[in-house]
Amino acid sequence: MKQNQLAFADWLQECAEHVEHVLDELLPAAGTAPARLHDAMRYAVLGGGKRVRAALVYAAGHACPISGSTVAVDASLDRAAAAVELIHAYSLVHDDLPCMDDDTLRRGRPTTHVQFDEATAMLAGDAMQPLAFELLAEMPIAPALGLQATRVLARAAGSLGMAGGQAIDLGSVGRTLSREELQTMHSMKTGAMLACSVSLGGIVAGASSSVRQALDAYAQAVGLAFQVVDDVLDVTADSASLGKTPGKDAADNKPTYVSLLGLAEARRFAHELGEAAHRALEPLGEGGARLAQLADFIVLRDR
Ligand code: GRG
Repeated sequence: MKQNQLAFADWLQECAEHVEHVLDELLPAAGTAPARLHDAMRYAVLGGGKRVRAALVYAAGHACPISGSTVAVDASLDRAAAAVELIHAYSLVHDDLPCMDDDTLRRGRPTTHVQFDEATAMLAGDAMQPLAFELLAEMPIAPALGLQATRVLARAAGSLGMAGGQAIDLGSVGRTLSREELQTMHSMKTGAMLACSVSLGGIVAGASSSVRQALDAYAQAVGLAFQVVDDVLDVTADSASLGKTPGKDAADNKPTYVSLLGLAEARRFAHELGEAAHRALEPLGEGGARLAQLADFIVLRDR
């Protein structure tokens, strides 16, 4: 995937199609034994999703001046983009299980445990995680950068990141959280994987520490903005545009930015975060153009 002159919507679409193709190639082929498990993995990962995390990997990678082989960087960005989408897809499969959010609709289709069965869905999620790390281990970059990337993904997905945020979320049903507690939960549950996607792009491209700092500040802002908008969409969108069940947060009595701040203030906060993301990109100049457009997409999205 190259930074080029495409309009943003076309570029995002191209990213989505490209990573879909990469995932299709890198997942075990349909019918590979054990076939039911691999079919469930392919069902959960392929054919849907906005692919925002993959787009963040590509945009961050291409925001950095690249020294050395662009072929190796491109192949590595593909694996990093596929890895974050695998971890994300696993989290959705597990989150939809009856023991967690108990949802039947995801990406406009039956959730994986509904389409297959609970045990297969659990195993499919379990198997997507090591596959993500296998892909990072295969990146044709300097071993030190590969190790850094592995650590960053492990930290973002683990108990101090996404899984920990999910644990806080499950433990806070029916409780009133302070704004600070809500932000901590979301920065772990959702923000960590979005931030990790940006970091992986920078690591793979060998970004300087000043560029990494700018990328980190950008990632913090868009990670939180994504969740604030998710909370807004949960009350304003319908299931056809959202591809999942709206109104779940209120029905489950979950604390959200809308329940904490009200709809108008939550929207205003999302815009503020979008502006913070733009400011963070200033040191990157024109190189940060796609990241800036992605920040706008995250704030203005309707699905
Ligand atoms: C099960 C360890 C574990 C974690 C689950 C990500 C997550 C943690 C739960 C998903 C619940 C949820 C809807 C969170 C809100 C933010 C979010 C991650 C939305 C889904 O991401 P999108 O909109 O999905 O990028 P697509 O389908 O476009 O990829």
